[in-house]
Amino acid sequence: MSLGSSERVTLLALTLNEIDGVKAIMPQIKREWADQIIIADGGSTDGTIEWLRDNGYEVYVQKKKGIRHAYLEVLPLIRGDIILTFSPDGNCPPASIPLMLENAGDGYDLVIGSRYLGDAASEDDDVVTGFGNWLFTKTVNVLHRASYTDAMVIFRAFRKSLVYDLDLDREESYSLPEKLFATVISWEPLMSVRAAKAGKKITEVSVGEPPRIGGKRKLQVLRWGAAYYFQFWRELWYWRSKMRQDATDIATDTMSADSDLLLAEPEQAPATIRRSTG
Ligand SMILES: Nc1nc2c(ncn2[C@@H]2O[C@H](COP(=O)(O)OP(=O)(O)OP(=O)(O)O)[C@@H](O)[C@H]2O)c(=O)[nH]1
Ligand SMILES: [Mg+2]
Repeated sequence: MSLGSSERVTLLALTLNEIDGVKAIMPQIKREWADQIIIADGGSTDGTIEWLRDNGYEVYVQKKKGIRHAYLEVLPLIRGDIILTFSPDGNCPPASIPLMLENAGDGYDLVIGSRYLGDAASEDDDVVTGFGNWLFTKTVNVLHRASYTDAMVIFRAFRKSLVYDLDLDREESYSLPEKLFATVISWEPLMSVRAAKAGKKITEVSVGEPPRIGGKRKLQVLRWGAAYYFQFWRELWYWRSKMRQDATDIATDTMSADSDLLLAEPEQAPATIRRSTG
């Protein structure tokens, strides 16, 4: 799928023992939607890797444990300017992929495949994950002046450059919360927070979430919840967008000539989110 004159698209699937899911979902993904389809696998032992390779898919098996290492290790293999991430476990309906890519091609830096926008709902949430997703999204919106309906979802499309702009490839973005809560987290919540902080162009598409197909949930509710919540608060002071930092530096240089001027934080525009329903 050619989005702009030279923009290329990579569909990136994450798998860890999802044999039933990949058999059901991957055939629904049209090869012409993307320039590259790649799977980052966490070391599946249920035949997922073999099935994917037998069916012509490019599979990278990660070396370090945890979803964010899958993302970080596979990055150098990604040829697309736009990356769409999804889980082929039934939770991410392939029919929404073209609309998400269309939005990404429209110049959005981040396109969320929301489980909760408009009439959409998750058929996979239990009381704990439903409340957790609501609370986390609300917290991100209040602390970082965003208006997400789903700050946590894996199903999202973004510019590859966003990873570097938001320092999502840097260990220090995760190391303290991971140490405190003895876990390895993923990058979606931090991407949502920093995209808002950096004033990136964000939109959401109403997708919903069908139930998981086979396999087992890998979500670590308590540890991940605590680590993400810690990250949301730390981001109040911890990280600033390089572009905004440059703007402040220029402003500071200009102002330093005039000591009467008080140095004020540049006004941060709230992240605007356009809504699309598909
Ligand atoms: N490569 C890789 N994939 C993983 C890892 N852990 C989970 N996954 C995959 O990432 C996707 C999301 O994980 P899930 O366990 O479904 O998490 P979830 O969607 O929050 O939970 P569910 O409600 O059960 O769907 C799935 O496709 C998993 O197979 C990992 O360590 N490495
Ligand atoms: Mg899932």
